[in-house]
Amino acid sequence: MNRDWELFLLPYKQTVDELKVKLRGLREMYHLRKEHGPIEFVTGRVKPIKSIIMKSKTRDIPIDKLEKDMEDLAGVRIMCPFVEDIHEVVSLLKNRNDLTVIYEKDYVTNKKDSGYRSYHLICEYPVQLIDQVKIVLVEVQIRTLAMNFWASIEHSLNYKYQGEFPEEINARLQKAAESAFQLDEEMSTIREEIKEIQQDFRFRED
Ligand code: 0O2
Repeated sequence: MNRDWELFLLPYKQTVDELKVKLRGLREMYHLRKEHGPIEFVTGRVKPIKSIIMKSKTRDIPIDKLEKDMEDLAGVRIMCPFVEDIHEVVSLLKNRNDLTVIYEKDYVTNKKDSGYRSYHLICEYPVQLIDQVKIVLVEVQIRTLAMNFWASIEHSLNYKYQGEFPEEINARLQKAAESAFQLDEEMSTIREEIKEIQQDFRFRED
């Protein structure tokens, strides 16, 4: 990696690494308290340079404005078992004092035309560097396992078709998005029972 890019992206890498540790810690706390945890797993990434350059061209963002105008250079993704958990995680994050939510995009209630569902929080996060604290933007995406399954497949196909899906694939993706939505609805209705089973398993694991 070019050293200038490496230096520029370092605070973002630090942000992603720190948030992954903190959020995974939360998951562990629920587990130890034998409570239903709203976090199933957490992933994160720094946007690859190729994608940064591509997005800066398509969105007309000058390279010297990336820090302010490209909100997802640092990205963290939180997967939840149930739709209700998404709202719990959103409120957990809004109440933390180590990050500030700037604004949110609710693609759970208002799905995108593609069929994409997820809850996005754009946050400011202070990273301690050698001699200063830098406030960086980080995009936190919160979604159910079903939403994540759909988004991962669609993302891979998007890579192949560059957003120009053949009609048939587009129709199938829309149908799959609807099925994922129904799966989440169905799971929500049996949420209490699933939570009890999860608790049972946890007790037996001890
Ligand atoms: P990657 O590869 O995930 O880094 P906007 O100007 O608000 O319309 P913006 O700024 O891209 O658009 O924000 P938006 O729409 O909230 O999307 C940001 C990220 O959400 C995307 O990052 C994806 O990760 C995810 N996302 C949004 N729409 C879709 C979708 O239709 N399908 C899938 N699979 N993911 C989506 P990037 O930069 O696209 O890519």
